[in-house]
Amino acid sequence: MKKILIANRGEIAIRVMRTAKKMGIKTVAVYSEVDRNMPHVTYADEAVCIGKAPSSESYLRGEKIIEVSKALNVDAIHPGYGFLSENADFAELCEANDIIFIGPKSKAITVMGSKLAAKETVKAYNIPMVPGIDEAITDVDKAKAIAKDIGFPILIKASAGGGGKGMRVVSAEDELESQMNRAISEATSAFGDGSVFIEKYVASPRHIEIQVMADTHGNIVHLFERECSIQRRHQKVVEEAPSTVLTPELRAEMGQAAIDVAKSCDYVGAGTVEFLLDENKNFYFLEMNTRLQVEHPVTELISNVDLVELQIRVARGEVLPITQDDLKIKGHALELRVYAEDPLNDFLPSVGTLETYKLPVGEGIRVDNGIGEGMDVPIYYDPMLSKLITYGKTRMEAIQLMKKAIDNYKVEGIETTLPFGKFVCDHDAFISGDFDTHFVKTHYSPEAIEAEYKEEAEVAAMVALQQYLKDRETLRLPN
Ligand code: MV4
Repeated sequence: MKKILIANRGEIAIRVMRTAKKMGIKTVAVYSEVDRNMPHVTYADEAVCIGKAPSSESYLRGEKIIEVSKALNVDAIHPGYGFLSENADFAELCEANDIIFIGPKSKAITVMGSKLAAKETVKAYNIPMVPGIDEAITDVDKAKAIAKDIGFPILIKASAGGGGKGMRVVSAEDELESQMNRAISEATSAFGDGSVFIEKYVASPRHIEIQVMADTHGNIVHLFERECSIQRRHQKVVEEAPSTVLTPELRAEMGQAAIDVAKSCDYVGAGTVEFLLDENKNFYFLEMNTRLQVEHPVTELISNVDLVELQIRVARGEVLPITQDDLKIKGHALELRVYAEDPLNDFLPSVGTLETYKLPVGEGIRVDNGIGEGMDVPIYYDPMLSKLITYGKTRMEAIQLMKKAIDNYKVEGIETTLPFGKFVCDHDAFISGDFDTHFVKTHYSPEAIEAEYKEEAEVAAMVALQQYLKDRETLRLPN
């Protein structure tokens, strides 16, 4: 593998290229017209414009990307996350053109892209699942019977897609029909597939996911968990590894379950198996993400493994260079997603030019960044600017370092989620580790950040007044 094309943009394109360069592999960037001056373009050995700003006319153009790859003698394509990363047809298209898709086989992507197909596939491996049904349901009376059997509250879920779309909590029988119809119509319009099914609603779960890595020789390891419960409307904001609630026994059990999920679909490459963990520490398989995830750096820091390097090695057909016994957790890592969104204004996208953009540096601080000072945040794509990642010997050390790094991260011109990250790091529930997926809804209000700003402003005013009074004793204005 001498040359890879990165079919992505922003921080993840740069992240992948960093490892490719380290391994002596040439890199090709692709970009849309609005991205021509972006860091991922300048960082690559070669770069090709693949179309206009909208993703559908650039980063989602599989055929065009293949055409560029062939013209430039590209051996493999890394899809990053989002865009074409979980597109089974694109994985197949690569294969048909003798280009390595750095990811699983298309069949695994297809199976895990459907929650119902995923349940069916993992069944033979005794993976714990939330009580419920494992087939699509359309008949309301049948749904009522099942719901009564399971016991309310229940959750209606769409089989396709993700992000909580087509998901409805039903707390009593008389709401079932209307909520079911809503879920079906939401799923139909969002995914073109109205299949829904029913599960028991787990009221206060934590979202724990396990990183797995599989080679083409049947070896699979897990690289422990990531705690991703701090999310807002299904958008993760803060992630960490390890989780404060897993015991070594539970970790080993969940790790093995994740490995079995990977086995069930002949998985190859980096994947993530998502679980819900309830208050009694029962875990349930939710779904598998068949890509490298945004939050992969926290796993890299605690396991001292370069996940992109492993992806590339496995894609080249190499045997995994590590076994489960080689893997140990060391230290604690936190990640804050820095979005161009205003936490004081319902997290609305904040557009504009980055007048000032200075990244924090220092031991234990990693910033996976995709933009630079003077640049505009394009409105066409996900508004994540960077990921601020900290690593410490202990969780408290990582939290303190995160707060320091947030203070040293200088952004002017647009609003970001940096102050929100500070809010999380200062919150007792987060510090104690006692939180679930409802953390933001339960604890966050813009006033919390405004109060902090006010406090800072008052301190600043006090300091200024002190100085003024001191100066007045020694300084005299000319008469
Ligand atoms: C659930 C659940 C409670 N009970 N399933 C949300 C996205 C989708 N991938 C799965 N999700 C959930 N499934 C049952 N049976 C609660 C959620 C959920 C959630 C899960 C992970 C992270 C954040 C979440 C936020 C709200 C709801």
